[in-house]
Amino acid sequence: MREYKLFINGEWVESGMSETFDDLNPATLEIIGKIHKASDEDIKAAADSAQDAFDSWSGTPAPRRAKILFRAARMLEERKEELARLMTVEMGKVLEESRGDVQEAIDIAYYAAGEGRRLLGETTPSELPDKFAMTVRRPIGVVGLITPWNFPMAIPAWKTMPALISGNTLVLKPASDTPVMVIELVKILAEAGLPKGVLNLVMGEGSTVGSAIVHNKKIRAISFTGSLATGKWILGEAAKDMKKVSLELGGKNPIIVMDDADLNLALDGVLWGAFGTTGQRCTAASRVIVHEKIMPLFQEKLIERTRKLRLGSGLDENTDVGPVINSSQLEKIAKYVEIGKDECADLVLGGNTAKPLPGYFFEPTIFTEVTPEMRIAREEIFGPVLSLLSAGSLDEAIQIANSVEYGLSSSIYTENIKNAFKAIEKIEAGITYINASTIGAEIHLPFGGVKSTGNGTREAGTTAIEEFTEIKTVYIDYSGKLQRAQIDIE
Ligand code: UN1
Repeated sequence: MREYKLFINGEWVESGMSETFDDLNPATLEIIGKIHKASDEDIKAAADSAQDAFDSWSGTPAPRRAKILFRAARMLEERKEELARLMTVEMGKVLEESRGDVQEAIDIAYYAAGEGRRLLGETTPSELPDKFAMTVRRPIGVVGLITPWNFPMAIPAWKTMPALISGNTLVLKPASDTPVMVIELVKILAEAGLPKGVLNLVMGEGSTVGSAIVHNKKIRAISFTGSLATGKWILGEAAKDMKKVSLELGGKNPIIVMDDADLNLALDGVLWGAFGTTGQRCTAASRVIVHEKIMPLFQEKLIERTRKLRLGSGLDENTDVGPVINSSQLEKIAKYVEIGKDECADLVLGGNTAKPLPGYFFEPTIFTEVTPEMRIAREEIFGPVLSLLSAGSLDEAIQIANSVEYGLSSSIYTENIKNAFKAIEKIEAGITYINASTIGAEIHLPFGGVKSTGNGTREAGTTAIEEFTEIKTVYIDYSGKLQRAQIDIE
């Protein structure tokens, strides 16, 4: 059985407490590896080595740091197919989507490397003569990254690449369901020439390893993608040490389908948004708010098309929907189906676990007659369960869209430009798509959400650099005399 070790101070090392956990293929339940579990001492060693590496790495000119990232991007590109296959084996998503996930990592690696020749500050006139004013960006220091299993390579790369180009050193903890993809990413960065200590990798549970990262005094910032409950806990704990925190949490993303929509286009988008990645995206469409005039036709066509989706191994090119990640997610999804039935929503398709293979499968599921108060319309399920709600007007549809505590992605299908602009203006979300589904964000634009989806930060795009840098404001007075701002102004 293959064993995967921790990466601390440039070395692959065994767990300090000699413990491992199993990494399972969610489709077949085969064990794909034994993963070393970090002890408290291991995490301390990881943070210490990141601290030791900080001076040298932050002192390396950013264009030189970029060379390593460019090299890593090329290596990811060369190994794209092999990595995608490994991802499908470890996480379950269908191969085409795994390729997309690796591509997203490649894209952010090139993009972040390019930032090495920007990392822009501002210059602006001073209010006094013979005085120069500007800002420069500084790295934060040692940063802790805690990543989820649903984008096993893309999200770790979204965090790692911008954090590195900004000059930080890192302690990275991948989700316990998908550590191997992150191990591969770290191997590539190490092979690309990252100096020892700059990137340290520790595996294990959130409650132990994640918590030790959050509480380590040398770690000055935390970037986390995962559940709202964990995000709230991190924010509270990190506040005690005044750490900078970026959170990317849940979603209950709506698609509004207006009576003037291109119906087939809307159906394509709903199917892709709701059942792509087996519904396991923060950006998944879990609510469709349909104009009442077209509801009967839309519902009929949606059920007809969803019924045709094939469950199976993500490696099989004929599969549309792969497994869910683990047994507790499977139970959670089944529990929400029961909740929906108890709330008197109408279960019109699916609702059961399935066994095309020994792993964790759940049928694509549709509820109709859902009302905004129901839990299935408000809470994140993170599985292939879609709720259909009806609205009599655009205003009502937007009101329903906004009636949840989350605000990540959103979408409207309409051929009417007024409706489209109203949606852009009024939907409470970090992302709004017009005539496209809720999923598919591109890496050079900001990614994140409002309300309980986050704490106001955005990943990717130029905002990724903001996440991982501090601004220093610099004044250079070359007048040779005391000049007092706000006072010596005439
Ligand atoms: C996530 O589900 O956490 O926009 C990220 C998308 C992907 C990223 C999803 N590019 O769906």
